[in-house]
Amino acid sequence: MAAPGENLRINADRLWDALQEMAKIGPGVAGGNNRQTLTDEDAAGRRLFQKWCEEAGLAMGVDQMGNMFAYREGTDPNALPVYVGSHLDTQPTGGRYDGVLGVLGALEVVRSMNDLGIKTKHPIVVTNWTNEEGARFAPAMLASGVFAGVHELEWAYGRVDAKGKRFGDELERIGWKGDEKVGARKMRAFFELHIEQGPILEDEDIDIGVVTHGQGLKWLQVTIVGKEAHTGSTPMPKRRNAGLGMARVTELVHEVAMDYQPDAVGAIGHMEVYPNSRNIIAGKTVFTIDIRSPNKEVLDEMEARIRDGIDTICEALDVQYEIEQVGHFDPVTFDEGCVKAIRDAAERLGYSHRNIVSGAGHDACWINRVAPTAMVMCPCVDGLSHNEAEEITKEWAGAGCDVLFHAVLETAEIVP
Ligand code: HGY
Ligand code: MN
Ligand code: MN
Repeated sequence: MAAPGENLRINADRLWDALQEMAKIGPGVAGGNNRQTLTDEDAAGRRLFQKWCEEAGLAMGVDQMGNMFAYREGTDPNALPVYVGSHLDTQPTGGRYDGVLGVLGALEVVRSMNDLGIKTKHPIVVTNWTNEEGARFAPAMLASGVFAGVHELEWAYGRVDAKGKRFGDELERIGWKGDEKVGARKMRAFFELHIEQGPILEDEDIDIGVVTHGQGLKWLQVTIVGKEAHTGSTPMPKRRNAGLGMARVTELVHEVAMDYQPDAVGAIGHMEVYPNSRNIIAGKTVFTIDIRSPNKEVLDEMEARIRDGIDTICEALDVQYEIEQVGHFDPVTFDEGCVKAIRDAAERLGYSHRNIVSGAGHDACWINRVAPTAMVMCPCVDGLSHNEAEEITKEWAGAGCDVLFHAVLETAEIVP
């Protein structure tokens, strides 16, 4: 297959400007973003994205989960499209580039194709997946999960946020609940450009991460119920302290993850304490355990050990507990052909590159179940992400998008 011209590059300045323009919507308090899914800020970001897509001559489709698909014609309308994108929603204290680089990088690919008058046999579809983060509505990658047949539509609509608002109602409220049947679209391939969200590429001074695998994930939401009582007058032996239970489980999760280094991580980022009063022993705690590993057996073993540990901890404290799995996907192996297209593109463009396993979850992890899928990663400063101080350079963004450009063109087949 003829490889795209050696000199084809995207317009890195235009991409950078688009990133900074999008970052103005749903600003955080420390320079990053708070554009959580299905908020008014998310709706504003979607409108800006739709405007840019229409200006680039793309036809927008929206499915029942609010997934956005901006279609560029191919010379063969019967050829399966090449999809390329990521997510525009952010963490509550998120950065400007997590997800957004993948959506606006995909738009930049099309803008550059338009500038260069490039036609492809296969159509191209620039994609924004709803609720990748899972911060407001668990689990993460909810809408790409429904698209891939992992979650039922009605189950997804019923997910509620901390204020009890339903996903389906909020999607309707912001006006982005489409009619298109979710999952009906068939793909030739899906490509996602994403910041690494870890330190490897920057530490090794490498431009491009060729993502061969994604580590598996489990989210276990735990509710511990003890008894509210006075922190002053209740004798220690008579306490049923749900807060202490959460603290001991937090230590347990860390210890178990440390037992499987370097192939495991574990933490508890979401914690709720009730009634959260200075002089009341916590009667209830609700928290989410996040454990991950590239090795399925390790992930399963960690889960088993943590469940046993919770039972022992709660028995000793005379508190009750419930565990609900609110997120899960097994380790992912991306499509060799798509991975090769990315590696060849980096080689052709003269960018340094290395194979890498994604530490974070991505929509690509689910779409890989229904279409040949691969990811391109670029470095981020200090490997920092899910933090408003998340930073990348224009050069890193440009290199990642150049590679995405070539991989997409090669897969969509340029028509001379
Ligand atoms: O949790 C994740 O890995 C992703 O950022 N949603
Ligand atoms: Mn992301
Ligand atoms: Mn994220």
